[in-house]
Amino acid sequence: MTTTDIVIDTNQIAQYERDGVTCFRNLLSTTWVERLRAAVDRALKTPSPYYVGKDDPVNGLFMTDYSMWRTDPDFRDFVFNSPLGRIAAEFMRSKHAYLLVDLMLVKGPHSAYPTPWHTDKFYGWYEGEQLCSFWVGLDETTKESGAVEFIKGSHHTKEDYMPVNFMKGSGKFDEALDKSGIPESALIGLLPVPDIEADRSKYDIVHYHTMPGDVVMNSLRVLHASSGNATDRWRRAIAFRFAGDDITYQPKSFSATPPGDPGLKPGDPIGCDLFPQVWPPRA
Ligand SMILES: O=C(O)CCC(=O)C(=O)O
Repeated sequence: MTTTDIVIDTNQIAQYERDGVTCFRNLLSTTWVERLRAAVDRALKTPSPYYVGKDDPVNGLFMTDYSMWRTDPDFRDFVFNSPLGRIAAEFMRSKHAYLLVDLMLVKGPHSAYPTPWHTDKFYGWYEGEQLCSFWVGLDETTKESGAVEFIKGSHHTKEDYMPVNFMKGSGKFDEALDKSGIPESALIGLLPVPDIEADRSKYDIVHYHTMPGDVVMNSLRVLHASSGNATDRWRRAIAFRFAGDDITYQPKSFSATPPGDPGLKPGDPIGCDLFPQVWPPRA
């Protein structure tokens, strides 16, 4: 499906606004899926400076890497020419959509590593509310293989949660993120994420069994997590994060390492070479 073919369903926008999450079935062509699979396999062989991972014979593989679009032509083409930019703008009710980052999250077969409960809002270099992410899974994904679970409606909370380090104990994790419990985050009013696993019945938790081509979209404020991968299959995914018109540049000492120098001052509108406008396409 190309950008111009997509029919925007206003009922789905309403559902996304209510739940903070929605799933687009069969949004991506087989060609996109195959190109992204090849791009992920390439990226796994050539980790960037932002690569973080755990990989051992007992517990398997869990890795993340980001900003592949700046070096890999297929990631780049996907960012600018897939349907995601237009959907991001329409669902955020923004005139423009800017790419914040692409984040690869791969769990190998029998990976014992869960992704902890968190929201995405405070990992990045931005401030504002028009923020969304697309989870593009490249393999059939079930709850057992690590489908992302979301707490429906949790994005409506007025509470802001501290970032959580996904890779604690990996021996190689982002030092800045690991300081997320530091006084600064408390000073700006960030709370620790509640212990959701202690009583899951208190929450309205949803996940989607996805096939390659399906895409899950979430608000950066919605609480989400995933289990390890208990299956023989790979669980390869890429999250693409987008910002809308109300987003300004705002680095924090505990943000993840920015993938370059945006040349912006705190408070500047986010659009720049590092956080490019994807929708509408620039001439
Ligand atoms: O893929 C996962 O396990 C989690 C994805 C996620 O947390 C995210 O995109 O923010």
